[in-house]
Amino acid sequence: MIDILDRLGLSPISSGAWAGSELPATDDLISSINPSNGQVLGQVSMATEEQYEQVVRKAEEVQREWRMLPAPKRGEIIREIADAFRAKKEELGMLVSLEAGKIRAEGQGEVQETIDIADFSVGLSRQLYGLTMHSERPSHRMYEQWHPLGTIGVITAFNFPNAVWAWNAIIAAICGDAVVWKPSLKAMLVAVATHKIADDVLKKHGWSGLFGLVIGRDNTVGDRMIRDPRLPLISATGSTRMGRHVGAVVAQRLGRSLLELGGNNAMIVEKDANLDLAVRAILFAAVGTAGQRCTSLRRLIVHKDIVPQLLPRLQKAYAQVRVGDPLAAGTLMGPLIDAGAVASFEQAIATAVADGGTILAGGHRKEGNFVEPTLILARPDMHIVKEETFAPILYVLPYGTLDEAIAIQNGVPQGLSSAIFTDSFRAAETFLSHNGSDCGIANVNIGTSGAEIGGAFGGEKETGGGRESGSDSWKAYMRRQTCTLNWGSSLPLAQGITFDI
Ligand code: UN1
Repeated sequence: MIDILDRLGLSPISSGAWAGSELPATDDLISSINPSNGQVLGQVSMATEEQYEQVVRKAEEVQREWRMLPAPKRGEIIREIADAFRAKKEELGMLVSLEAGKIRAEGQGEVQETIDIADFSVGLSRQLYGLTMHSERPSHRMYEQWHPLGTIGVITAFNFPNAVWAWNAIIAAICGDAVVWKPSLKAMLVAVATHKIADDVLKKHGWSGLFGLVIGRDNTVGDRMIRDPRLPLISATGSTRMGRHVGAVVAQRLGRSLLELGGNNAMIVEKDANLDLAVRAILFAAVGTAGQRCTSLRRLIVHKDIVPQLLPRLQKAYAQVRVGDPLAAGTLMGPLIDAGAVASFEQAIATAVADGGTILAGGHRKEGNFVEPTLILARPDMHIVKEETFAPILYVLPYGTLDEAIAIQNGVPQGLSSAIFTDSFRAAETFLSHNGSDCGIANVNIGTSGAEIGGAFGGEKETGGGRESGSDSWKAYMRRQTCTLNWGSSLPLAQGITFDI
């Protein structure tokens, strides 16, 4: 373990405040705990108010210069950051496994997601396109251009401690912004390691401090951040409860927020689905990351005619899932993040059973933070089925018609990810139509999780409406300016107005 910290250049006690370079550690230390065995992985000191100030001021100062660097030149530096993450992929991925409990492949996959977004951003640096319009006035030109927004506040959750930072910070940097990052206190070491890898590259080019890091308590750092008018955009990932607070506070100061909140993702399995594919997809989406992705599959909406075929296959697969040390070969499911998550798992199961649910697989806590992947036969009207529980619990909901299935799928407050398994063109297109899934992500013959970075990521309703990562999500990190230029020798007014003396 010490070896991994060493390989990532981390000391046993890190400061939680980095204005590019590390600020002095305070004596308010919090331990980072390995959720698999309760061992302390390292300690991080909580950033103070003064340190928060230092980090924001530094980021603002660097941003004023950075924004004038041509975007393709920013891209060249981001290319080096991509390479730096490539070089550290193995050890950083292992730290993700140790601190967040992801199995090895998923820890490595998370860092790959960061590398992918950085590669994507290098190309993006030459594509921050604006539109040109035809002016209604002669000898006039009209176009839109995009300017950097400033310094962006990024708040991330424990479950993607590296990649979600990258989605935001790397795209923001390409756009000419600086970033101040507040990661989860449950995944602090990955944050420090991530910051160091990026800042070491920035330092080499004289841009240290473009990315700032403030690990601290909500009342010292988090609240200050969301109220801070110097941060025109707050991008926050986490629970709907947290998002409601962040959204309201940021809106109060007329700032912008980009919210990526709870999901309650469903898969519809039609009668004609390829069940071999479906079973594998269900397993990865529901059990992968121990059900702690915002895209994790939580509701399985199965045509009633195939329930007798599908359920035994799922029960068999669930019984074979190896739960244990995330870094051991063959493990498919690591621990939940902490005792609180285990309590929520147990509570949700108890509530589901009290409300008439039947446990089909799992249902119990194992030792420590390990739990059994759980399948519950349920009804769509059960209250618990409408909630997001960050745990490997999958509710099975039988249905009769596709319309009914889509109504069940959409009948929850959240709207992140959705999927249908079918070989029918008509069913797939119905699911993707305006009458179909109401989610930000809708897949056919693919599970709900594991989205590629190239698409815009995010969801509707209580998921918060934000879009991050690929496609044109970069626009959230810039301000749009509409420019009209008159190159003629008269001054015609729009809408045909004459206004002469
Ligand atoms: C998250 O859980 O917050 O689509 C992000 C996925 C990953 C990202 C999940 N690419 O599952």
